[in-house]
Order: sequence, then C-alpha cells, then structure tokens
Amino acid sequence: MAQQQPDPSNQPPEASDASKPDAEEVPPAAAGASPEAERDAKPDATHRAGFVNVIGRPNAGKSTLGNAIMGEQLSAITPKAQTTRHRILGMLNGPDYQLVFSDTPGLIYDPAYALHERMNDAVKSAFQDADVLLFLTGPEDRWDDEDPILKRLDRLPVPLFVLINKADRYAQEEVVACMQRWEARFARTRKDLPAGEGTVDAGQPVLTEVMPISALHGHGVAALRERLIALLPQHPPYYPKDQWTDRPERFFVTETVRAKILEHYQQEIPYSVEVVVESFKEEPTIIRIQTLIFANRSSQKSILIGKGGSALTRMGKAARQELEAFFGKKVFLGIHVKVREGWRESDRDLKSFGYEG
Ligand SMILES: Nc1nc2c(ncn2[C@@H]2O[C@H](COP(=O)(O)OP(=O)(O)OP(=O)(O)O)[C@@H](O)[C@H]2O)c(=O)[nH]1
Ligand SMILES: [Mg+2]
Repeated sequence: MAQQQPDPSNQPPEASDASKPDAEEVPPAAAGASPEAERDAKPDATHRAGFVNVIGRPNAGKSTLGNAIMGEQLSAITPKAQTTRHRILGMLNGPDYQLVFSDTPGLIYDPAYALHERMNDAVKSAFQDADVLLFLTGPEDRWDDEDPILKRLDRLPVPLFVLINKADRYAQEEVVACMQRWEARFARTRKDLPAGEGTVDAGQPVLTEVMPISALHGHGVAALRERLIALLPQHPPYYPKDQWTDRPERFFVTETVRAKILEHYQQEIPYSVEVVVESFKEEPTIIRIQTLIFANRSSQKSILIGKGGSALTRMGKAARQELEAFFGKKVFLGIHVKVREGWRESDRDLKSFGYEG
C-alpha cells in the first residue's frame, strides 16, 4: 500500500512531456512541502537530483522494477503486454537527493493505432531527459544489432544500465552469456563516448554497466538503487520533497481498473478500452468513485458487461478491493460502460484521455 497519497488537487500531467520542470520554479521548500520535508532538505549546493528513466519491451518488467525501486505502488503490473500506456513519474526522496524514476510503456515496433504512437512518444521522451537510462531486457529477448533503439543507446551520452531482468527464471550460464553479449556490444559502441554536458561525469568516458536482477523478487534492486542515487547530478529537487508521484489519485483509479480488465478479459478486450474517472469524492469513512469504461465497439460492451452484468460485477469487485488496499479506506466504485467507436485512432479522444501528441 502507498505510504503517502498523491495530491488529488494535481492536474493530470502531459502524458509524454519530456521536459524536466524548471527547478527554479519548484524550490525545495515549495508550497505544499511538509515541515519535515523542509527541515530535511539540504541546501541546493549539496543536493542531487535527476531523472532515471527505464525503457524496454512490453512485459519486460519495467513497472515491477519501478515499484521495487520506489517501494511504492507506482504502476500497475499484469502478466499481459502493454499494461502501461503513459509515462509515470515516481520520486524517491532523501534528505540530500531526489531520484525521479520514469516508468514508460513498452516499445511498440508496429504501431497499429494513434494510441500506440502516443505510447511510443512517451518512450522517446524518456530518452531525451534521462540523466541515467535503464535498459531492461532478459535472456529471452532477441535484439537485431541494427535495431534503432540499440543505435540510440550506442550514442546516448548518459550512464546506461543494461538490466538482465527475470534472472530468477534462467540458469546462471544463460544469464552470464546474455550479460557477456551486451557487455561486448556496448564495449564496442560506447567505448569512446564521452559523457555529455551537465551529466555526472561530463567529459569522462560514459558509464555502461550490465547487471542481472530480479525485479519481482527484489534481487539486485537495493544495490541498483544505491548505484543510481550515487550517480545523480548536483541539482536542486525538481518536485516538492514530500511528493512521490506526478500523477493524481484519479490516475491510480484508472490504472487499477484497467489492470483488472487486463486480468479478467481475454483477447482484444483489454486493448480496446479506456477508463475515465468521472467523479472522486472522499468522505470521512468512504471514497465514492464513478468510472466510465469506453469500449471501441458495441459487441465489446456486451462482453464487458457479461450475462446479467456478471462479468462487470466480478471485475469491479476485484478493482474495488485493490483500491481499498491502496487508499486504506472503504471504496464505493461505480462503473458504467459506453461505446466510443474508434477512440484509439482519434487524436481528439486520445487527448481527452490524457495522451499528448
Ligand atoms: N519471474 C519474474 N517475473 C517478473 C520479473 N519482473 C517482472 N515479472 C513479471 O513480468 C510480467 C510483466 O511485468 P510488468 O512490470 O508489468 O512489465 P512491463 O515491462 O511494465 O510491461 P508493459 O507495461 O506492458 O510494457 C508480470 O507478470 C511480472 O510479475 C522478474 O524479475 N522475474
Ligand atoms: Mg508497465
């Protein structure tokens, strides 16, 4: 369960906004920072802050890693690909550092809809503002040497961690062979790459490290977290020090319902729906939430609802239980289903759902 809840008054962020906020505008003792956070904040001269962005294929374990690094339920996790559709920021705050972790959607090589293109835009933005980049892969992943993503990593002038995830599922020899392949590639391509201006080791050969991890079981995560914190450049905090995500509470509701749809429905259904929170009212003993699910076709609406509403009731119950655990409070969750034909193709619909072009 989350220790600190996101600020419900936050506006939904730009889904694929690559630009870091101007730290000048968000001083450490910015409005909203708790007295403890202000007391704990060190003067700017010794403070370190930076963006640690993860990229990888769908289902690689990016969100699992983000949650493990943060120790918070930042992103929804399911066994299905394309669970994450937005770039989601999580802030890990210490007295003298702020690590801003970006979870991203999985890379989609054959975008079928404008929705996929927006998801890929979110990945692109993660390349642009990274102070450290995490490339999450696994022994089962096959990569073409000429893949444009690898070509981009070859030239990326910031520290790069190649993380061999799901190491728990493979024999040690397989993990080691995979590590050696990546070490050999980047030793060839990144050997003479100097770290860019403003990076932690500007002008020096840029860091490239290959590490095996298990995001699910936490193996290697604490060591990675320490390494990442040590690599943050000197910089004032980008966000108030008591904030742990850029996303409002409503966003976590849509992600939870979407994750339950991914778990409860098969084939194309989860990929054809979008979830919107219509209202979110917190009362002393209960949170009352009304949500709308937009389906792409009326046949999908019938499947979502099921016989006598049974499928929707089952999914809704599971979502409500998870939200109650997340908020630590009783939740009433109302769900309606509507049809919005072609929403995945419509720039207007995508924008209204928070996907920026
Ligand atoms: N065995 C094992 N499974 C893992 C590990 N990390 C993640 N998984 C599983 O892999 C699946 C996908 O994990 P996610 O974190 O949702 O993957 P993702 O990269 O965020 O996926 P998208 O958001 O769809 O791009 C889930 O079933 C996780 O439990 C790991 O280290 N070991
Ligand atoms: Mg994800």
